[in-house]
Amino acid sequence: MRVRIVADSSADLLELDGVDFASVPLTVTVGERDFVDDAALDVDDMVATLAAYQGRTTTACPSIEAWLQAFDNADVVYVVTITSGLSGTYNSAMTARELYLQQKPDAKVYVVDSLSTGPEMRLIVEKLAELNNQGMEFEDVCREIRAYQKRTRLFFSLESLHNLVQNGRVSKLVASVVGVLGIRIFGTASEQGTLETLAKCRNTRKVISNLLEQLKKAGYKGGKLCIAHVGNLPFAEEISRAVRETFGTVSVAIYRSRGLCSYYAETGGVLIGCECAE
Ligand code: X90
Repeated sequence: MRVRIVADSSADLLELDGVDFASVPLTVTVGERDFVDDAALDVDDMVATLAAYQGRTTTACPSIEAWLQAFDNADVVYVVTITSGLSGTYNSAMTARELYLQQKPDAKVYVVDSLSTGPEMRLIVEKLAELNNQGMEFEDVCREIRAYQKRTRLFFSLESLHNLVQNGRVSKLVASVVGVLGIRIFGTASEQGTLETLAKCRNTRKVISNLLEQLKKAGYKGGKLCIAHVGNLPFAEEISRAVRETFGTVSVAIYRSRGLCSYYAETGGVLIGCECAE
């Protein structure tokens, strides 16, 4: 019995150690050019192309065929998608699941709507791998991962909402703070999987104090932390130091966002996923 874990590319994972894993890319379109968010994508090139481009840019979720291909005839497939509140990715994965089960009625496919993206998706994917590697049965894994999702959170700091606004992914209310120079939006993924603003911050110090406060409120006690950044390693490290000092956090992963998250979080953006206490 072959088990596979599949996530869309907003999880920023291209491979996963010791796990049969596949990433299914979303696509960023800039004029005539499609940037497919796979292992071959040059993120710096995409970011530079975007910066130089004046016109409208868009993104697209994976096709049903792309999901089916990634399921790769496995007997058990765990799928993790970006929030259904902002993307058609979850729907396309669910349609793929139906078709897959028609062709392969004995297979089992569970699609997790992360109601989030980036580092929180990564935590979910890693937890799925851990549960499966323990030899846990399908139904138990599904139940455990639902429980796990209740104690993972996503926070973010964004320097620009331009691409989110252009693509209608934030409400007018959130968008109204856009364009104030030097202001960072500190926010979280809401329970509905949409963008929720928590504070407008004038500098990174303010972001960090808001983050520490929110982590306490969320019942964070030093669990796993993942920080994805768009060309902003110093800030990611500053966040890591502050969280470590405050909570004694041991496991911190810092890495660069891949294509989809780099497009929406934009240059300077940082996404923080964390595991709160049980
Ligand atoms: O084309 C598509 O289907 C993709 C649309 C994705 C839209 C949102 C991506 C957000 C990326 C930005 C900051 C974090 C917001 C989290 C809210 C759940 C990252």
